[in-house]
Amino acid sequence: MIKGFIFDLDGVITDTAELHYKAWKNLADEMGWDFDYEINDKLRGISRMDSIKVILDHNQASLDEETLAELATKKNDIYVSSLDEMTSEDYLPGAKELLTHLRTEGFNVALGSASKNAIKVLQQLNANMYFDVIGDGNSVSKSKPEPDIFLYGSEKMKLQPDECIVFEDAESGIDAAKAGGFYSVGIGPKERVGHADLRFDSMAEATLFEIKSHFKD
Ligand code: B16
Ligand code: MG
Repeated sequence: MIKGFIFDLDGVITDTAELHYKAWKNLADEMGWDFDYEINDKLRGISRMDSIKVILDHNQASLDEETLAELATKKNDIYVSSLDEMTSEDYLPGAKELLTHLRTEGFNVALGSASKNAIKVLQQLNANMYFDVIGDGNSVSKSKPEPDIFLYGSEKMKLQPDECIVFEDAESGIDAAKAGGFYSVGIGPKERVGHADLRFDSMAEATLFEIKSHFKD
């Protein structure tokens, strides 16, 4: 029986991909690296340090860990200041409605994000009240596709993985949900999240009615 929901943040609750893109692009231009939307899409759901390594590999460049960490911090400073522009109007269509519905029906709800800036994003959206548990990039050390962040959420909710549905927009996020034994809902195209138990093109279609009718007891 489904008792809990675990939501990824970026790409499920709100669309920060464009803000991440602008911050990485700013850094890449300064470093003379090639960076475009196609590479940006590969960074969905993966950690900041893994992201800079993907960009470096794409540019066939190599740098020591210390320099990499400094550059990742530089990107993060740009990204974090861009979050000041985010408001409670910036939910992805359908996300706020689903979160509200889950609250009124008494489900347990956790956040399961790879971002170390999740708290700031939730504050900007005024979304804290929708979550019983906050799992973010500071909660666990192994990031997606490892299941740790979702297991953190289910343990804190005192639920078993097979009592929870994970919502994810990233390929690595669906892989993580499956590795942990969770049910999964993919948000996005088949090529990215087609391996989820259920998939919607966008959060606007992900109503509690649709979800309940798919995951019947
Ligand atoms: P930060 P999610 C992920 O968040 C993003 O999708 C990914 O693009 C980003 O690199 C990662 O968070 C780390 O973010 O630099 O803010 O710690 O999709 O897991 O909510
Ligand atoms: Mg995401």
